[in-house]
Amino acid sequence: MKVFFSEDHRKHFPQAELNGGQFVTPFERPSRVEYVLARLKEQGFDDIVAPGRPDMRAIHAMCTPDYLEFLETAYAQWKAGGYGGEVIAASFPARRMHFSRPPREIDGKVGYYALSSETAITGGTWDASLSSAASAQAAQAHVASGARSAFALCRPPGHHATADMYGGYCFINNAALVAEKFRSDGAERVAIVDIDFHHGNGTQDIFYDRGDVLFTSLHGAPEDAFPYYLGFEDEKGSGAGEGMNFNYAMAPGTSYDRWSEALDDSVKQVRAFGAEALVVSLGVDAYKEDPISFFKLDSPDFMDAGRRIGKLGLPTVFCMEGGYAIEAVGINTVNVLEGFEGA
Ligand code: Q9C
Ligand code: ZN
Repeated sequence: MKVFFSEDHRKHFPQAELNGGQFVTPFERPSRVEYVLARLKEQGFDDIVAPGRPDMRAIHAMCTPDYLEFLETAYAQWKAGGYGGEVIAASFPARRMHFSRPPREIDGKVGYYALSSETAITGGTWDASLSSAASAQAAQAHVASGARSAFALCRPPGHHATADMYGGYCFINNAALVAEKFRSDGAERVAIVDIDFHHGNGTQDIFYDRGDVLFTSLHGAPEDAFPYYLGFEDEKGSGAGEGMNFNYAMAPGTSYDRWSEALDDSVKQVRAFGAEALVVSLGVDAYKEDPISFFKLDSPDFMDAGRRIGKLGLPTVFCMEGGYAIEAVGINTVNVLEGFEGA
């Protein structure tokens, strides 16, 4: 399996994450990909290439123009506004306030485009996010040209990002870009399986009313886990997308027995849908040692999960999402890919 990866991810390295009332070193840090790269090489995935330039047209087709302009200029605006440190959202439109009047003042604008405040924007965030999207796009192009599968080692991740919001360590929705491109390349139906511990709220939001893209997500139940306000099982899709959204919301302590039943059901839905291409949002934070999650998957379980996904026999692009148990992130991620290839 060919791997697409850009060194430019390093440009996004905030010093701070707001975590339970304290600033800590971000869980989503550059060294995560070093562990994945090392394990890839160890296991013989040595076809690792840098993507070309991002397809900006596709990014503009997915995101609102004001959001992209904000993301590109937020850090400069923050500095020009006289603020120190990194861009951190503090004020949000909440119940009975206006959702469609972005403020001029950058502190207000940041909250308008953020869905949470743990995620800081720095001077390099825009470039890094584009390089991450470029890896996803290059992986898709590789599969579209006939390869069975490809792995986009995306950083920063993408599945929490919507057309007009960032947060949960995500800025541009890489998996959604891949699904859209499969569609415009001619696939009638595309499916997304999101196995990251967190609900893929951004991806769900982008495709919620669409009948051509099926979205399934296995995640910690919103009552107990970020992003808290979306990801319930009764979210089924709307309009043409009615019945095309599947959330598997699971409780603290969920082990592979229960989790793999959800995976089997999601795979069954993908098959019933008649998908011609598959996108996997590959987070490995369902791992038992993950510092910010509460499922109990062990490393071999990820290989079995990859095997179950591989049995679909579909052209597949994997996009890296979360996974914060730093020493195991490489093994767990590559286990999914190996299981897939051995299916
Ligand atoms: N401060 C992904 O896995 N909540 N994003 C952080 C610890 C946000 C996770 C709680 C978690 C976002 C791609
Ligand atoms: Zn996650």
